[in-house]
Amino acid sequence: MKLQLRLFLLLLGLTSCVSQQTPPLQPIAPIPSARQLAWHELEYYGFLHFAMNTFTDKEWGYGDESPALFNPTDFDANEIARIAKEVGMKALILTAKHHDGFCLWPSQYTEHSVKNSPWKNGQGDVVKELADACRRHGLKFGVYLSPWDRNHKDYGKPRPSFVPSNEDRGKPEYLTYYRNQLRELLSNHGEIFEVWHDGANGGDGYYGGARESRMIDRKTYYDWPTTWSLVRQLQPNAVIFSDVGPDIRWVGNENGYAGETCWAMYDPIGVNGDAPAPGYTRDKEGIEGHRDGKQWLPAECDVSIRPGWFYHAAQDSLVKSTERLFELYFQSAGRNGSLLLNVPPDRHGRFHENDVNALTGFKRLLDQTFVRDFAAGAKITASNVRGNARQFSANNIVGGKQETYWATDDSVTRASLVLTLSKQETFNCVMLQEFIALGQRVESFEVEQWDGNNWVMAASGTTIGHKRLLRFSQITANKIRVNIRQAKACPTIAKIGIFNAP
Ligand code: FUL
Repeated sequence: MKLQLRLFLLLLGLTSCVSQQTPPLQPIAPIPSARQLAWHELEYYGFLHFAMNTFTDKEWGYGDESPALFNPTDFDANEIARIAKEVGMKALILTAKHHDGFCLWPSQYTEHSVKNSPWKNGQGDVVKELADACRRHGLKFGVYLSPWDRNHKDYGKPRPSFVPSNEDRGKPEYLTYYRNQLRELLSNHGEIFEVWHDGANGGDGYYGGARESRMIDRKTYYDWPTTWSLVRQLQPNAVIFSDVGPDIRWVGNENGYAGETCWAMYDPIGVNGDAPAPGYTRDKEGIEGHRDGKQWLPAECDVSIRPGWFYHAAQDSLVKSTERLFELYFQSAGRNGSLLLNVPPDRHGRFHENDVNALTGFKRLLDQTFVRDFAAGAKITASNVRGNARQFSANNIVGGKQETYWATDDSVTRASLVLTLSKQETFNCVMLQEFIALGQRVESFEVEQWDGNNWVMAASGTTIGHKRLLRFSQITANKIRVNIRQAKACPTIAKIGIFNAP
């Protein structure tokens, strides 16, 4: 009897425990896919524009350039990957084929490639060498395959009607070529992290000798969904980039900055308010994205370290400064986007020393800034903790754990955190991160410092997302307060850091 009573009481206790349990946090749609989440972690990676244009001193080749012109004297994939790694990049994306159609790998589907160049007597393969070098140095590797091909005879032409029936029937013949090339690139080079589809499409070109202008209908010509499903099939973990995603969006400028407000959500629209397509969007909307967008399509901010995308000796003195690169990092990776920084190898097939110097200085600034996080070890209190549960404690915002976060009750979208440091520190930068696996929520926040008597505003911002970095004039304080002023749903904050940038 006694035992039964005890069991009964225990059960009663358990039930009341369950009913008091903190309600699980509901995601707010849309949320990132696993491949997008992995991409968010990269933040800073390199772009390599290296192709025929490097040898003709052009930005856009016409497509009639002789393969004999491609002849780097000293191409060293290993050194490129080593430097990229040393300067903090997490990955490299290579122009396997730019608009002139010249292929940096010996594609079996065209003669217009390295196999007919004097480089390594036609035995070389830039794509393979770089893919291998990236792997050796712990970098991810991605490919740029220009949809526009000014060399190919079939580009922009409808498929002839006599073609026997198969899956490509009625599709332009060039698409078969483009997909065959993708198949080569995505099958033979190990894991690819990103596939880059440019939006520049159609115009004049060589086109197998026709030398004419060929316009295409950007909305229908490429049949993108079929190409994307091929990428999914061959590289299920790769993110696909274009003006319209489906995984990563162009930020809408080639200057490397996202908006101060930057949502990962974005529903591209066509120039005339109709259906969008790569090369046919209201691209400036990519800068901020859309608060109520239905797709998770975060921004990648591409920019070149030089005025041009390709190497031109005349631009050796125009390499962006260390400080400029540092600022760009704050405006891209520090605004919920990624920084895709182009560093074009020269005619030797190596990075120019001016570029390496700027990159090295930039890395030094990053290290000097982020080496010491004053928030580590801080005492933290919150105005609200979801269900008062340890799982959602404010202490989760410091320390290395990615999967923990501070959250409030569902009804609370304005809340504050106070971080008390062990002593007065001097700093000029804060970092905030949302737990984006549950969606992007915050739309307005402030950072205040305690001056001994009052809270004084140090900085304020709108969106946070994966990472927000804010710089302000240097202050000395032992307490800061972060106020979430407005959020789409209860905030989920994964990390707050306090730093001093030189
Ligand atoms: C553009 C291209 O036309 C440029 O040549 C370059 O590749 C840049 C990254 O994208 O749309």
